[in-house]
Amino acid sequence: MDAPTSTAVIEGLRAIVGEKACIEAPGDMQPFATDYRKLYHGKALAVVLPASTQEVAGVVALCAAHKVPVVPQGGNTSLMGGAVPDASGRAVILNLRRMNKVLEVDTVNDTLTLQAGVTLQAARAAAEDASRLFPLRIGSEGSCQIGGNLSTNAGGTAVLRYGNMRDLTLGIEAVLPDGRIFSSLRGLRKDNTGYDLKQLFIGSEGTLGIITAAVLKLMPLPRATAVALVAVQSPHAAVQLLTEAKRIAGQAVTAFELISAPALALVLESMPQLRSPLADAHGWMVLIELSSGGEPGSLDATLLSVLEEGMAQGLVLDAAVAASGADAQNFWRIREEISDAQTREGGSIKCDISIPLSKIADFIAEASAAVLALAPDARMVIYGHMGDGNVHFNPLKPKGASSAQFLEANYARVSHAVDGLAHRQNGSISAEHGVGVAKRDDLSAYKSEVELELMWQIKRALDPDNLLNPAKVLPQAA
Ligand code: S2G
Ligand code: ZN
Repeated sequence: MDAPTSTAVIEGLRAIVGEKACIEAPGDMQPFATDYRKLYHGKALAVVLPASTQEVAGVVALCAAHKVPVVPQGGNTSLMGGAVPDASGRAVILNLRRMNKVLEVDTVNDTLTLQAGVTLQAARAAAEDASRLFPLRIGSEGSCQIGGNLSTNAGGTAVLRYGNMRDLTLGIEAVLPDGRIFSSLRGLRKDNTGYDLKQLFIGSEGTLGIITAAVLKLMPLPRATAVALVAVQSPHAAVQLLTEAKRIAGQAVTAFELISAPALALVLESMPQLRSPLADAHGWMVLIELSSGGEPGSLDATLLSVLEEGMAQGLVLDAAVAASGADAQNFWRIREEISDAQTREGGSIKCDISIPLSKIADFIAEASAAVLALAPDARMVIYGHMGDGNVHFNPLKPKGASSAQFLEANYARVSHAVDGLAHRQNGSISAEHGVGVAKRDDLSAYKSEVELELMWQIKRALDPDNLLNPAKVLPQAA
């Protein structure tokens, strides 16, 4: 970009958001231009922190006029490099953190209206203050923002009961690539007046529009919960136990998270203050949570029935039932620390796959064998949302090995082996974390030509100059 253009853009940005909200010093910009996993180190022309939808629209229109790319960013917790620019230094990062107002909590309509920069933690707190539940639950809730949760259609550990962001959202407001404002901030559970346009923007990772506000569903606050960490015979046994849990506890089944022995070992090694509540080591465990609006304690007997049935069928080897809220928090802490423990350890190959639940146990066996044939000493860190047919199948470098060498030698061939198996089972190579940059080129192998053409047709219709979050999600133009 020539100097006059960049000067005009910078001056224009300052005029729209104010000098203090326009960051230009390279050192100050770097944290915004580096992704969560520190794998992508981009460069930006400027970082702007708009305070309103109108300011977002002004910034986008200015950049569109000068053909300057814009990278929308919330908490910058994307695991796929989806919220940082490339290294050209041409793009403007538009960070939404100043747009952090809860606009309305309606406990009759059971809706929460808020700006995109509200963190998930603050959204859940606002719901709880009104004796309601906003059920999205992910480990990064303190830093991820609702706008980012929407743009990646976030899932987390309660999808089994409540669904993901697509299911939890009634309306959104978004700024389009030309600066127009699309608003459907209506809290309606039924509205059949044409295309459901909000669903275009949810999950599009900021490539079709910048989500600036949303109307989210609120659920009744559970009064009864029952949690257990259960040692199971195998992934097959885990799937059968889930079937029994659904038969016995029905809708109360809220979470069913698989944890492999290496995943548990990784957490306990990196956080000595945490202890497994199980007496012995086991190859496979599941964290089960039941919840309902019934009287506190009213699910304890139900959970015991599930465990007794599991024992009777030889599915369950041992179980620790949370005796208090503190216990339950501890069990969940073990599960939620797996992600950061991988980051601390380094050398993690992340395969975020989903396949039909009926096939997931065979997939785990086949994929494990395929990986061990390629990297015999890899640690099989396998965990996550088995209830949704989604596991984080993340082979990890051998203890003490060099992360760089392990990833260099194995990342491509191991992830292709695992993703290829999932694909052949008619599964997804990115169930939860989206595509970003990390999985973008893989889509060519895993999406049909028609799917890629359709996505490009939609992208070109809304963003003909390809300025909004360019080079994310879609592989080179079909
Ligand atoms: C989880 C976090 C990301 C990862 O913990 O459920 O979505 O794979 C993951 O480390
Ligand atoms: Zn997950």
